[in-house]
Order: sequence, then C-alpha cells, then structure tokens
Amino acid sequence: NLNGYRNVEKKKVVMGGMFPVHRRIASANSSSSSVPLSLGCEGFNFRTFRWTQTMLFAIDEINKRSDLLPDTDLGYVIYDSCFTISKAVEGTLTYLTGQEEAVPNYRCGTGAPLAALVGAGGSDLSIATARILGLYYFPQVSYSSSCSVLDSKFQFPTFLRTIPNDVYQSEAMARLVLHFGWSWVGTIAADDDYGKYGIKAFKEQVEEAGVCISFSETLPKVRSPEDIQRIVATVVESTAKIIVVFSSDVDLSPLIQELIQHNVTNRTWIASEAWVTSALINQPGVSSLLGGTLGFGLKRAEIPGLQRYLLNIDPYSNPLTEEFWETAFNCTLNYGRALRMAKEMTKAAAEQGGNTSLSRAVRGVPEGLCSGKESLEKLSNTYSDVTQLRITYSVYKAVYTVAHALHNMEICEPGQGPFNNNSCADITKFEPWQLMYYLKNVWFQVPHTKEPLFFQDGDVDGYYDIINWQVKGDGEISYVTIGQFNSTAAPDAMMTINNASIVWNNDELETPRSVCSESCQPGTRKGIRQGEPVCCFDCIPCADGEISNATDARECIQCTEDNWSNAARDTCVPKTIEFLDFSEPLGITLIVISAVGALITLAVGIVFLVNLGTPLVKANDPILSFSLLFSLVVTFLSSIVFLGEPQPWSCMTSQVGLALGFSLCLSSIMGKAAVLMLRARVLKAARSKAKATAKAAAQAAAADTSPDVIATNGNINNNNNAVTTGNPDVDSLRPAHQRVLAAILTLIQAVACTVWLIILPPHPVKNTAAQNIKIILECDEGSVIFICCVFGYDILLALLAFIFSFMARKLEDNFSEGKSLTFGMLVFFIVWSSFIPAYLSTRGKFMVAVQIFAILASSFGLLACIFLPKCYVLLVKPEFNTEDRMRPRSKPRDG
Ligand code: TCR
Repeated sequence: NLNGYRNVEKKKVVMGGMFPVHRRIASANSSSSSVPLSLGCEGFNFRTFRWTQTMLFAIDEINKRSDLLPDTDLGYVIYDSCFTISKAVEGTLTYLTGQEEAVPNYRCGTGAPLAALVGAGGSDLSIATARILGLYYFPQVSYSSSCSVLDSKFQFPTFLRTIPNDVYQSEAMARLVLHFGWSWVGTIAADDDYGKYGIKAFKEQVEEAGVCISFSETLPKVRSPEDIQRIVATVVESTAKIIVVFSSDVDLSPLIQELIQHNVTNRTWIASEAWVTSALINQPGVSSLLGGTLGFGLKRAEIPGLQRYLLNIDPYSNPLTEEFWETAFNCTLNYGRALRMAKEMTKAAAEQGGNTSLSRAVRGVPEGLCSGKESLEKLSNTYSDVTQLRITYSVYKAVYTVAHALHNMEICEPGQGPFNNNSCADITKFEPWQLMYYLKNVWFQVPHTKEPLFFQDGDVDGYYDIINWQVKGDGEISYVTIGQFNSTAAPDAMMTINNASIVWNNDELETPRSVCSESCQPGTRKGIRQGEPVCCFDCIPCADGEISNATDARECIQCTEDNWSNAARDTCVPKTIEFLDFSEPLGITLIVISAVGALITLAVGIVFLVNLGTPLVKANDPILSFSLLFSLVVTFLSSIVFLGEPQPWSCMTSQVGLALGFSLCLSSIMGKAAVLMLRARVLKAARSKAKATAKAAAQAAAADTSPDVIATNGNINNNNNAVTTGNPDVDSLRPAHQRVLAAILTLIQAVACTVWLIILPPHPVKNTAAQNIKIILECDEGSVIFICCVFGYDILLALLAFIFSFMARKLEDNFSEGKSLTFGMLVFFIVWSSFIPAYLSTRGKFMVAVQIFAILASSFGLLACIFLPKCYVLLVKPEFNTEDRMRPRSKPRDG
C-alpha cells in the first residue's frame, strides 16, 4: 500500500484507491498448523499498474492546482485487490479501519479524514466492497465496474461510477449483431458478474430479435485446462462464425492461447470493453484468430503529461513500483536478494553437475541485478503505452470527481450549506454521507477534454467507440475506430458504423455470414428440426399445387382451384384449359370421318330412293331402312357436337342426340329383325308342316298327289313379304306394326330424354380434380341415373335387336338380311364393349376422342354390315335385284 502526503501545512484528506495490480492471489500452501497469513499476490499487471499511476498523477495534478482544492492536500492509500474478492474486502476493511489488520467498526487515531474509495476494479469486487462501504454510507467511485446490478441504489447506496453501465454495451452488441444480420452466434462469458449479467442482457435482446445462440460457454475463474479444452472444442465444432465474448482480458487470455494452438481461424469475435484494447490478448500471433474483431471501447482520451509522469516513475518509491521495475526489466533491484538468488541458482546448477554462472556470482556481481536507471522508454510496455487511454481516463475522471466533491465541500460558505440549518461540512472532519451529498451533485468539466461530468443515479451516459482489429502487413494489429454507439441519441441514430472501413478476418474481406441455415428461397418452406434452435431448419420444397412466394416462408400456400404451381413453386399459374378442339389434328380427323360417314349414309339413302321400287329396297320395310339411315346420320353428326369447348347446348345435344339416334337406329333394326325372326319362325313351322304333309303326301303319294300341299307351299314362296302372307301368324305383324313399334320405342326414349333435359340437364363443367395441372372442360351428365336409364334403354334395344336378328340369321333370302343384321349388331357390341376399358383408361380430352371413335366405329359398322351388301347389289349387280332372288333358295333337302 502506498501512502503519501505532499504538503504538511495544508488540510489533508486521504483518498482510497483499489486496483487489481496483480492478476491473482498466490496459491496457498494449505497448512493449518501455523497462523494463517494473508496470501500474497502474483501476476503483475502493467495495464492496471498504469491505472494506479494515473490516480497518483491525477492527485498530483490536483494538488498542484490552485483553483481546485486550494487549501487542501489530497493524500492517498492504494490497495491491491489482486483481482480477487477476498483481497478487495480485506483492503476495504483495512482502509475503513485505517489499520494494517482488518478490524471492522474501529478506526484508530484521528488522522486525516478518508474521502472516498476509487475502485475496486472488476464488478464482483466492487459489489463486495460496495456492500461493506454502504454500511457506513461511505462513498465509492468506480472506474471500471460496469455491471448492471450496481445501478441498484437500494443495494449500493453510495456507489458511483465513471464507466457506463453494461446495459448500454449489451444493447450496443445486440445492435451490432443485428446490424450485420448475424442470426447464429456463440457466446462466451467470464464467470463473474460482469460476464454473466452482460451476456444475459445481450442474449435477451438478440433472442427477442430472432437470433439464435449456438453455444454459451463460461470461462473458468480459476485455472482449469479441462474447461478451456471443452470451450475450444465447442468453438471449433460450432458453425457459428460470430463469437461474442463478455469477459475481462485476464480470464480470456488462457482460452485465446489455446485457440491459437488449435489454429482456429475464420471466426469474428465481438469484444466487450474489458478486452477490446488489451495487450494481454493482442499478443504476437493472434492476428489469424482475432483479426477483424469488433469491440466496444470507452471514449479514448489524451491526458497530457501522463506519459512523462509514467516514465518518470521512481522504482524505489514503494513495493509496487519496485515489483513493477523488476518485472518490467526482469531483474532485481535489491543487491542482497540478487546475491541470494544467484547463490541458490549456482547451488542448484552445481547439484545438477553444471557450473554455468558460477564465475559471475563468485565475483560478487549477481546476475539480473538492475540499477533503477534502466530506460522505460526503450522498453515499449503496456504500462507506458498511452495510445489507448480508456479505463485510464475513467480512473482520471474518478479522481477528479472526488476532488471536485471535496472542493465543493471546501468552498461551502457557512450559513449557506446544504445540511441541517444550512450548515456546511468541515473538510477536516466530515462524515461520509456529507461527501456523498457533494458527489451526487457534482458537475464539472474534465480537464483537457472539456467533457462535462455528472451522475444520473450514479451512472454516466453510455458512449462507446466501435473498434475494429485490423491486421497490418507485419501481422501487427491496430485498433481502428469504425463507429460509435451513443445511448443518448434517438433509438435509430444510436449506432453509427462505417461499414466500408471494417477489415474482416476472412479471405474474401467480406462481411462474414453467420446463419445456422441459409434462408429458404421462394418455392420452399421452413421445416423445423426437432430439438434444434429455430434458426436451424430445412428448406422443404412446396408440394404440387402449393407455392411460397417469400423467402423464409413458414407455410406453403395452396393455389386456388383454377391455378396450379409452376415448376419453381413460387407462383400460381392458371391451369391449362383442355378440351378437344375442332382445329387440332385429332379434331379435324374426327370431323372429317363423321362427315364422311354422314355423307355415305346420305348417299346410301339416295341410292335406296332411286331404287325405291326395286325388290331389294322393298324387301324389308323401306321406311325402317330410311329411319335407320336417318338415325345413322344423326349419330354421325352428334359425334361432331362432342368436339369443341363444351357449351350448355352442345352438352345437351350431343348426349341426347346420341341417345335418340341410337334408340331410333336400334329400334329400326329391331323392327326389321322382328319381322325376319317371325318370318323365320313361320317358315320353320311351314317347313315342318310341309315336311309332315310331305310325309303324309309321300305316304299318300302311293295313291295320288294332294294339290293342297302345293298350294300351301306356293303360298309361302310367292310372298315377297311375310306380312303380306295369308298365313295367320305372319299376318299378325304388318308393316304398320313394326313401324309403330319402332316409333313407340324411340318415343319412349324421347320422353326419357326430355324429362332428363328438363330436370337435370347435362351441362359443361370445369373438371379441376382429375388432373392437377389442367382444367378439363367436359360435360357433366347432370344425373347419373338418367344417363344410365337412357343408355341402358339403348343397350336393351340393342340386345333385343341382336336376339331377334340372331334368331333370323338363317333365313335364307338372297339378300341375307338376317345375317347382315346379326353381323352389324355383333360389330356394335364389340365396339361398345371394347369402348369401356378404353374410355376408363384415358384422361382429359382423349376421353372425348375415344367416345367419338366408338360412335363412329359402331355407326360405320352398322352402315357397312347392313347396307354395303345391298348397295353392292343395287349398284354393281342390278341383275340380282329380282323378286326371284329374294326367295329363299329352296333347299334340296326337301326334295
Ligand atoms: N468492467 C469490468 C471489468 C473491466 C476491466 C476492464 C478489467 C472493465 N474493463 C479493462 C480489466 C481491463 C469493464 C467489470 O467487471 O465490471
């Protein structure tokens, strides 16, 4: 501890200072058999020693000034907290009691009053000391304890600080991460209040904005290689390219050393204020790991005269300066100690069998002895580096704060003071709470910067420089300020960053990206991965008929009924409309075929008309032949109506036309077949009768021939039409009967069709279900029952016609009417039964084509089978067209 007074004449006030000059306490030798001593410290820290010297410099400056505390001299007591809570508490108690030993509630002697404690470094130390100091309402001004919990005036009533609260830094970090669009970050925090609270606030803010935390690690407070190894493994394995570290340099440096060993590169580190300009971290060789680091630093300042003060340090002034000197120059100042050390070394060397430095030691000049005159300037050391005065400046401000509070107390005019009865406090013996009053209300301009300093609830405004670690050619890192964060600005103006001046750590020199999963392009949607953060997802392509038109869509959108997704699945496109058009080749072909069919039928009709009187035409009811031809024309033409875009009228006409055409056609055939069948039966009966008669005649022939039989035979044979026969059986079916029958059968169909058309007419529909990418325009039957009835009726007629004609097939007239009808019906059945599987296995417009084909084929079949032979006779072999030819050839069977 350092004690010093300058001017003995003046009033004296002692200011306390607490700095973590050493990094840790020396490991204890755990023997409980002797009086426990306060542990020593190790790991001399040049940076914090500079802070200590800055406090002395500031006190020196103040004491030299005549405008600030003119009648008072500031003294100081400085404690080393060794970066450890126990040491900080010990120091506080010692300070409060004014003793070397820690005895609370006891102040010895009536020395100079204690002003305030400047310190104690890390937040966890300040929390500990502030709790003790708070008990006595003893003011504490901290230069580096930034943890957010310290802003609780309830818990820490006398705590003030010249460093911004970490809530600002956490917010700044969160904004930085969001600014660059990083959504996948790892965090590492020191195992103290600074790290824990800082990273917690950061996480809360980024997670709210949708950023995911890849890993969160805690740096061990005490040396733990296993923990460090584990963190290294996590960092190496993680895909997060951005790592936020909230830690002091002392805690972080073992991890950095280990990471360098593992050659970890291509990460961007986000540094908290405590290590952003730390020489402990920024050591040779870190450029590949830490180049491109972004971090937050307090406002940098120049303190004129400080460097000279630092360099002019007297190594012998106190134990700390001595240790500093010895550590800096790696030597020893004390002759006796040097000699002892040298002897020990020689002894050790001798024991090992060597005699290395024996000669020098023997000559009495111990090795490593230094004179105290060594040049600090030549030794460029963190201690004397005044380029990054950030916390140093905070120390400077803290000292000035206390000085100004004391000054205000000193200049208090009696009778106008702030205390009871307008009294003033006496600077030679004031109470801590009285100084606390002045501290809270302090307002002054910090020397050299003209920056006003005041407290709001014990805190100062949050202002940070954003610092980028830029690797220079020689591998050295320079700190370049690339932006600012100012908590007092409007929310969107708080952070200003000059993106262009940032140098990143990667080869491409581009802003690094850190996402767990690349965002999903339109056409895909995010699929969550079970048990992983929301930022990690798979992009799942949208299903058919679904689209997503934004990046990172959560769901695909179903296209409307008339639309379908395109190949990229990012827009709905109208489905292609499909129907069998007139103009396409297939349509044209079908039209031509059906037109040809209709024309042929017409031609046949004309041929029949021309030959109306001939036996062949007269043979089997010419009216039915014409109705048959007419019905075939109807079916041929109705097939055309199936083509083209379905319209209400076309749906009705095509179906009804077909049904009616077929029923007329089939009932005509049936009429014809019925006649033939009856004739066949009559003939058969006549034959068997004739046979019987012949038999009888044969028996009787022996005697004489019966003319009766011949008459009967002749009667049959001479009839050109069964209906005209005199036979009572055949007689029952006159031409009128068959025509009426055909007409009635067709009429029934017509009635059924009319009812159908009135109740549930066929109508065009858009079929969107059958095929995904097409809308098929087709006719809906209106009612399945009706269409089944109508066409079932046609099938019934067809069956009857077939049965009748089949029964008449053997009737042997010359024109083989029975055979051709049977054959025609067979063709008809074959066509329609093969139609069913063909129809069911086609889709879309080809269904219509199949339907038309079946209609055409069946019509052609009928036309060809029934009328072709007749036309042949009429046109080519008119000589056969005789009455005679019509007669069934008399079978020689009868004799
Ligand atoms: N606040 C830290 C300690 C700390 C520090 C530093 C330590 C800060 N800046 C620079 C060493 C060097 C900021 C705390 O614990 O509150």
